[in-house]
Formats: sequence, C-alpha cells, structure tokens
Amino acid sequence: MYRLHYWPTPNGHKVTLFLEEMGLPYEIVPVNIRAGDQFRPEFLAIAPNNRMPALEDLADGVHLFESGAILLYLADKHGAFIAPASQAQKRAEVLQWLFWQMAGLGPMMGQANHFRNYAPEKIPYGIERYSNESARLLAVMDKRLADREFLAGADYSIADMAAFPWAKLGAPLLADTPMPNLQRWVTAIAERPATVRAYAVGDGPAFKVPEPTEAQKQMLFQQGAATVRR
Ligand SMILES: N[C@@H](CCC(=O)N[C@@H](CS)C(=O)NCC(=O)O)C(=O)O
Repeated sequence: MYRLHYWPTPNGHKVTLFLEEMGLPYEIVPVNIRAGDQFRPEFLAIAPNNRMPALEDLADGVHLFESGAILLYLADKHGAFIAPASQAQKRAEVLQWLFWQMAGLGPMMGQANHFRNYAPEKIPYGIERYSNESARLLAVMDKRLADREFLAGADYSIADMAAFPWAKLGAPLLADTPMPNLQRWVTAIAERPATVRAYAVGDGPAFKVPEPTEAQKQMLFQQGAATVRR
C-alpha cells in the first residue's frame, strides 16, 4: 500500500501514471500547494524541499520525495518500466531520458510557464529565453521519437511517464514548429487506459480550487532562504 502526497500538476501526474499502470493500491493525501499545505510539518518531515509529490511505501517503511526518484524507486521495486542492472544499455537508455526530463524539460517548461503566465511583469527576455529552451528540448524529443516508439526504445518506460505530463502542455511553445513524432507519442500515451485513470484522479473534487489569489501567488513565487528557515 502506498500513500501519495499529491496535487494534480505535471510532477504529481508522473507518479499516478506509474501506480495506475501497475494497478497498485494507493491512497492520496492532497497537498494543496495554493493553500500552503506543502509547509505543514508532517509533510516537511518527508519532503523537506516543500514540493510535492512525495511517496510513502507503507509496507516497507520507505518514504521519499522528488518525482524522478519516486519513479525509479517504484520501477526497481516492481521490476517494471525499466530494464534491470543486468541489461546495462537498456537501463541506461531509460535513466538518461529520465534525468534529462528532471534536469531539463521540467524545470525549463516550469520557468516558461511562470514567465508567460504568472510573472507580475511581462519580461520579454525571460519569456523568450525559457520558451525557446523549452521548444528546443521538445524538438530533441521529436527527433528522438522519429525512429523509436518511446524515449528509451520499443518499451514504454518511466522516462516517458516523466516527460509526458510536461510535453503534453507544450503546444503553446510550438506555435510554428510542427512536431509530428512528439504529437504521435503524446496521443499514444494519452490514450492508454492507465493514463486516462491517472488524470481522472486529478479531476476529483478535492482538487477543484479557484485561481490563486495575489497572496497565494506571493506565497508560491516569492520563496527564499527565509521560507526554509522560519
Ligand atoms: N523536482 C521536483 C519538483 C516538484 C515541484 O516543483 N512541485 C511543485 C508543484 S509542480 C510544488 O510542490 N510547489 C510548491 C511550492 O512551490 O511551494 C519533482 O519533480 O518532484
């Protein structure tokens, strides 16, 4: 049994994608990041970075944060969606694209979204810098997917689960750059029954909250060292 500390953002969806693919039992603890749930002491005890998702493996007494680490933990534990260490190259294909997503696509698209939609002033340099870098990363994916079904090869893997929730939001950044391979991949993953179930979890009533207020935006977007030390 797993306990998933979750809010329906791209990083949250990554974990429900895995749990639903495997049909694993889990309960959800909503972490309403607009209401400040990420600062609750019981959440910080397992997620000191005050970011969700975090996972508790109740059967084995393990807890961890960071969506990529969670995917890797689950994949290794269940022997699914990643090759074992004995198949070194196949495993490396998954790991490199998982880390590429965690260090590149996710952070860059996150900043592009921030500068385009939430920054109090429209700063053209910031918008262009992060939009261009996100589009570049999506083009890397499009090229990679030209001659293979999934990022790591023929098999759906945790690298795809990490990249999908971000890549499916990429259209606004790709206005005049058609990416047919990426689009084919997004459509194929979106149509998987487990993906439909995973996203349905995030549509539940617990997650229906109004647009963030100005005070909530400040709490989310003006964090610094003092936020951690208070
Ligand atoms: N690298 C982290 C990023 C997690 C992250 O940024 N979570 C955001 C929502 S997508 C969050 O919890 N934000 C709360 C806050 O900014 O205070 C991961 O992949 O788990």
